[in-house]
Amino acid sequence: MSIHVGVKRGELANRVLTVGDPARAIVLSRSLDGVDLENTPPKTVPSNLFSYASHRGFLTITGRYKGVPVSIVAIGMGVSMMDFFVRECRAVVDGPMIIIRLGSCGSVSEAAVGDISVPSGAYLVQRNVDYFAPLEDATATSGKPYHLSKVFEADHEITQTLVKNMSSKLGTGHVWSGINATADSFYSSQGRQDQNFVDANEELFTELIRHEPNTSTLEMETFVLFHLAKTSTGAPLVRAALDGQVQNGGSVEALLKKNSIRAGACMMVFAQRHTNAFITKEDVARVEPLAGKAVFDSLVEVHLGADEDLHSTQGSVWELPQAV
Ligand code: R1P
Repeated sequence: MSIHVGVKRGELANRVLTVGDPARAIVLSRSLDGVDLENTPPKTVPSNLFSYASHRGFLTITGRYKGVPVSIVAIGMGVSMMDFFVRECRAVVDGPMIIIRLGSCGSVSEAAVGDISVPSGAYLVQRNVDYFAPLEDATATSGKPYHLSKVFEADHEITQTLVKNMSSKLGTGHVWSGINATADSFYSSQGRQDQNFVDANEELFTELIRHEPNTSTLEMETFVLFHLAKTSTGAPLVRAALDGQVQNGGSVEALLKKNSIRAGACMMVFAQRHTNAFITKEDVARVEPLAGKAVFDSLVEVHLGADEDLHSTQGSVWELPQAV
């Protein structure tokens, strides 16, 4: 069993939708197959689905969408939680995985509150702690107050599929592309001003645009998902191929060169950082389920591999009851 997420083999599907907020995971789980909507109270995981809430704050829900096994995992907030989630989930699933994040974000572009952003890539904004060291400790290499990383790209096909499906649910005028900036803090590294601390972030937005002119959104997890997908190895593909005695699309050497995780992301704009507008509860309730369905549609639409290359259904929580 994974130490922090707490799921075992057969409890997590190859296709995963990840969110921050566990309440969002529960709302989205109502779109899965076989849910008795009338008799499932709000804020309750539908009783026909597998669910596990770990002692470290991860919530996993697994079922099927349009007949295809899918999981929803709520991870909480921040880059560390995304790292725990991706690595621990990868360790208990055989074969290729698709992971799509449906988060919330602040917009630093034209996207308004209630709109959806589907970033084609993300970079990391890290507070350079050395910059803030006492003057006597400062060295010539302390540099700028925030370090901005290179852009790591989302999976192209997943991004295009998300844009298409989001546009059909919410209207093309409400779906935006761009580059996401993942910050290591909700506060200083996202340019929020706080007189209680020295943050040196007054020029941060200007720096972000100078670094990457298509910067559209700020949030706290997506970069790590894209980065880990791009650095994932083919080891799980080789294991699945050997277990199934199938030469999964080629030689072991070819499989080892593939990434075993493909990733995409989309965010609901909760805050417009230029106008300081914030989304209403009513708009969250309207947008969240529609965006969730667009993600599920994308998860099942993108071809992941033949059934025999994916995690075995036998003994899993998504195994369907046998007719007698
Ligand atoms: C901050 O309020 C949180 O909201 C955003 C940020 O990335 C951060 O996790 O995403 P989620 O709504 O998915 O948590």
